[in-house]
Amino acid sequence: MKYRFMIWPLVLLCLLLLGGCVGQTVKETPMDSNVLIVGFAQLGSESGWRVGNSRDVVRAAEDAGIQMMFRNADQKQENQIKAIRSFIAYQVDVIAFAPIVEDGWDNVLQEARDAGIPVLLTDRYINIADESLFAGFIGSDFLEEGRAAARFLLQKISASSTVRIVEITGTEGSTPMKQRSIGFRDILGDDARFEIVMSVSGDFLRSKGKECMENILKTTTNIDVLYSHNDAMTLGAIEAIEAANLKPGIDIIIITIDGEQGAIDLLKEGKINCVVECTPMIGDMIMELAKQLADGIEIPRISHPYEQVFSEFDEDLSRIPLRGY
Ligand code: GYE
Repeated sequence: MKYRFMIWPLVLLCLLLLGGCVGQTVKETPMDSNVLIVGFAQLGSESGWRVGNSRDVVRAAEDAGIQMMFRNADQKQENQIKAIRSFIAYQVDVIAFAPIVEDGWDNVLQEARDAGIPVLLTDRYINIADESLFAGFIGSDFLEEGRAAARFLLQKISASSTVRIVEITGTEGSTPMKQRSIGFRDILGDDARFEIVMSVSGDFLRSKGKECMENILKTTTNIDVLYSHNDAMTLGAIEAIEAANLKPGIDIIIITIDGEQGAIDLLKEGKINCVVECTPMIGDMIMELAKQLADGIEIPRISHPYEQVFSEFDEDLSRIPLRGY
C-alpha cells in the first residue's frame, strides 16, 4: 500500500485550508499516516436515498478503518469538481465520487491521473472521451431498473385498450434519468397499447415531483399510469394526486424506483403498485474496491449490487425487511 506519509503540522494546515472549501465535511477523524485515505465527493442531499447513501458510505469507511474526507456538493457539479481538486491537493490515496451528471469530468479526472490518484465512480456513470481516467464503477443497473418497471406494467395490464402513461424523470443528464427512461421504453417497445403521453423532469426532488403532478393534472386527469424515477418524487406526486381527489394505486397505477421505507409503506397500503429497488447501501463495496485500488489491484470495470422488485403481486409484503433509508 502506498498510504501517505504525513507530518502533523502540514495535516492541520491542509484541514484548515480545505475544510471551508466545499460543502460540509461530515466526518474527519485524526490523521494516521498508516491509514488509507479516501476522498468522497457526494453530489448532494436531494432524496432519502441520497441521505441513506451518505450515511452508509461514512459508516462503511469507519468500519473498514478508512480515513474518509467527505464533501457534499449540494447539487452543484462545480462543487464536486472543487472537492475532487481538494482531494488531489491533499494527495488522498483514492478518490471516489457520485457524479451528478454524466458530462464535464475530463479535465479534473486528467488532473487526478497526473497526480497518480486512482478514481472510483460510485452510483452514477460518466461520459468521458478517455474511459481509462477512472478505474471502475460501483452502482445500480439503471437500465435493468427501467426494464423491471415496464415488466411490472405488462403483468398488470391485461386490457387491449390504450394505456396512458405519465413519466416523471430524474435530474437531466444524469445516468439514472437516462437509463431508467431507455430501459422502460425497451420493454414496452412496439406494444401499441402503451403511450407515454407526458415526460417531465422532477430533478429527483419531492417538491418538484409534487409540482410536476399538479401541473399535469391541471391539463388532464386522463392518466392510467405514473412511472416515477424515484420515491421522493413519487411521494410528492401522490400528494398532488390525492389533492385532486384521485386514488393513487387505483385510479392511477403507480410505479416507482428506490425502495425507501416511505414508498414500501405506501405499497403495503395499496397506494403504490410497484417499487423497483435501487439500493443506496453500497458503502462496503466502495471501501473494498478502494482498498484494492490503493493496493494497485485492478478492479472490475462495473460492479452492481443485488436488487429486487417489490409489488402488489408479492405474496407477503410484511416480509420486506426495514429499509434503513
Ligand atoms: O434513485 C434517487 C437519487 O443516483 C440512484 O439519485 C441515484 C438516484 C436515486 O436522488 O433517489
